[in-house]
Amino acid sequence: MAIKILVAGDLHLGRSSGGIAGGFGMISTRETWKRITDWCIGNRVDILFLTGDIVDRNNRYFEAIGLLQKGFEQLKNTGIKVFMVSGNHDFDVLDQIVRGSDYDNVQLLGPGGTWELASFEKDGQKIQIAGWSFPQQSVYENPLLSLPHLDIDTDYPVLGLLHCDVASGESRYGPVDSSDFIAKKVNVWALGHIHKPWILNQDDPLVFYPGSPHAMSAKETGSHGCVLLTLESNGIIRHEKVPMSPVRYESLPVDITGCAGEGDARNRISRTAGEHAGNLVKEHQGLAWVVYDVVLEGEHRTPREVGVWAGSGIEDYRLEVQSGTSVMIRKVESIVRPVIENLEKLAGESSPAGKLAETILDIEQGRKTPFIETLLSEWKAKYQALNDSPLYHPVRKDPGSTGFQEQGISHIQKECRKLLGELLEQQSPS
Ligand SMILES: [Mn+2]
Repeated sequence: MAIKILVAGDLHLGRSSGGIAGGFGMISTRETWKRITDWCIGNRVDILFLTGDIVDRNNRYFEAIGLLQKGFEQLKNTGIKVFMVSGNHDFDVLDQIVRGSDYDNVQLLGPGGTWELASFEKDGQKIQIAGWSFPQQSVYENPLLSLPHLDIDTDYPVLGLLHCDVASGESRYGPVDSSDFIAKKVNVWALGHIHKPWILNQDDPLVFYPGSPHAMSAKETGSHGCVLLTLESNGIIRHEKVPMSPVRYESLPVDITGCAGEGDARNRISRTAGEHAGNLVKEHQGLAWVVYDVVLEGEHRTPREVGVWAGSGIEDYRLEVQSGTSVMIRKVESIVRPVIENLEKLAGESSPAGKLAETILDIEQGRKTPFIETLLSEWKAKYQALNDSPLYHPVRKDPGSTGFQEQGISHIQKECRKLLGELLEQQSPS
């Protein structure tokens, strides 16, 4: 046997996905709340964890709260427990909903900003759940500083629930450093506040943001859903993503090299978006909307003309990839470069364009010149400085010295082409 826990955070009940005209019910976070409770019931989970900002502060109208209550009722009727903590958006409203209610299956942990420990047992398998809730809208202190006061029994696994801000250094949303979770007697940290799904530490302890289960803005690209935790009776803890959002935003590069005109380019955008969305539907069931920000790239004789196409009539674009899944294009941007035809001839000139053309040819033909070496060492210094910034610690990777060199050269080559394209376009008659 095992204990199954579904983890959801940052639902922001009351809000809807932006940028989708005529999206109707599917773009509302209400839909995702229904999906979450249905999933718990259909998949016989034991516990639902909610990591705060479940209700949106600016949309706390009766409807949103009523829906939350209806879900709690359904979970109660099927014997599913809910443990939750409040965030900066719902610091007061979750407490109001639960206090004096009939939902004895729902527990708000640590109201008032004091750590609280609960326990859960199933077929002799016992776990503890530690939680801390936002007492008011802003919290400038690190909530983990008061965790050691909690009386944890180290004989049983402990799962921590916390709404906090790991990414920002100083923050008014419970600032925590990613290293603070280590060595705290807690085996799993389920966090809330950051909308992008993010695993900070894979094991001992597992530390993660499930992210918002519903994609609410075009900035929230990629798959959005919940995380299923499975706690085996032998101590093994597994985690997997469960896609839940009816909406998915993506940035889609479309290479229009070789397209003759606007119609041709539109066909290519349609085909690329249709194929891409067709693949997404396979991995993410229940997807109602796929919304693309298209980036046109590649080379064209007149990038200015491509810029004009990009701005025209795209709002009408709708495509149905399969029954129930629609594709729309939210905006089209162009970073198309002009075709550079006379590189060899240009390289002979002493102008800035000539220098760029010479450098591109040197790189293409594998020559290392003092100029390229200088550019490369500047790139390395800047890359290193960026990598040493504390903000990037959790994602820092060492590409190895060969990979590093290649990455730098390819970056320089791309930038030279872009600059040269811009220079030539400025010189050409419009
Ligand atoms: Mn928050």
